[in-house]
Amino acid sequence: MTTRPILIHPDPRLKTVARPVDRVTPEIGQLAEDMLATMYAAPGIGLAAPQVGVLARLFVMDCVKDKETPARPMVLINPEITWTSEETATYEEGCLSIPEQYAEVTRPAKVRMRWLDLDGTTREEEFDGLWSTCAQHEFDHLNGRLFIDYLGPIKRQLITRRMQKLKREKARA
Ligand code: K1U
Ligand code: ZN
Repeated sequence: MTTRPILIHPDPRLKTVARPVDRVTPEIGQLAEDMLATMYAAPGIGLAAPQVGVLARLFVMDCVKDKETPARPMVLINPEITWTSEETATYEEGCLSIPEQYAEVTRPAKVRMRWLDLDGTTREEEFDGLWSTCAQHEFDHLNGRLFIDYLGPIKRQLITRRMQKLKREKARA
């Protein structure tokens, strides 16, 4: 299990629509394992393949926060949204590709998704609360959409400039 570097916005790979996974191969299993290791190490509650530079439609998440509840690492391959609630929820989101920047985003409060797991079995589940927010945030990554795309142009540009500065500083270090 290896951690992989996480791409920082702006990067064209984070704006690209990812391609479906043809077959759940051992390489996909290895990628999913590395993504979970990278997500837990960050730390984060989700991670999509484009964030580690792989333009394939899969993401991982584990939104269990309290220490008493066992971890629930999930791998969603070729996810589809099959239903969203009319009720909405607003959550202050962050993104591992946009470090230390947070903003409120309003999304459907509940979402139903269908996906393939690592055995190639089709799964379907309804998510709510943080799981729903995270699943929609990760699904957006597969379509080249970031949470800052929900903000107005001034806030979005401000955050993008901060990230450009961060990347310049990192390149110099
Ligand atoms: O996709 C990502 O960049 C991961 C992102 C997911 C996410 C966070 C908040 C709302 C929606 C989606 C993160 O994990 S940011 C880090 C984070 O939220 C966190 C880190 C440690 C403990 C708890 C949360
Ligand atoms: Zn993100």
